[in-house]
Amino acid sequence: MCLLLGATGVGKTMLVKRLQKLSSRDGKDDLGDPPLTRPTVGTNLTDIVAQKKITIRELGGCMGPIWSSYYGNCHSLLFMVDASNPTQLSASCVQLLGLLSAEELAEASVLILFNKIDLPCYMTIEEMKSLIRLPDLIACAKQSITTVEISARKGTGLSDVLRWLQDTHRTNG
Ligand SMILES: Nc1nc2c(ncn2[C@@H]2O[C@H](COP(=O)(O)OP(=O)(O)OP(=O)(O)O)[C@@H](O)[C@H]2O)c(=O)[nH]1
Ligand SMILES: [Mg+2]
Repeated sequence: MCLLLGATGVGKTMLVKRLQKLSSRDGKDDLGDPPLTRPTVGTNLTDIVAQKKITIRELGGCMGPIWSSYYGNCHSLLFMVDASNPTQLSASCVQLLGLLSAEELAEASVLILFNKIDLPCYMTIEEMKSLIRLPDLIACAKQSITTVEISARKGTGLSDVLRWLQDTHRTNG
């Protein structure tokens, strides 16, 4: 099981819809128009096939208070940040710290996704990373943490996400 978490509106539903399409077309990146999404109230399960079946569970941002009841059996964690919205960054950072310190997620591999890189922003991703002291966080965390910059809308970087999922779920989960 792969958990997909992040504040509301960062683009989680967009990502799973895109990944599903990408994996079903075996890596061809003609994704077509971006699908419509609406805020996820509750949770949303999607199976993608990346060599093997991987089930991604998105939890809506509004479910934040009860995210922890879904930590069990989580093999990998996708944590999404909106790279076009630096004002949301401190809240996302607090969420991330909570996830990384959770006992049940100690064994999970973590991929931090900076989404919406197609939008202009007054702050670069490097600046955002240093603002939340991401290098220190990565050095101190129990989990192995990777970061990636994507646009779920345009499709940029999605094959990297798919490859990470494949590699991470090769053995089990
Ligand atoms: N420009 C741009 N917009 C995006 C991108 N990804 C998502 N969006 C838009 O952001 C909005 C929210 O996307 P969702 O996928 O519904 O966000 P979510 O994280 O699932 O939100 P919750 O379910 O409420 O937690 C929608 O209007 C999307 O079209 C992206 O890469 N670029
Ligand atoms: Mg959603």
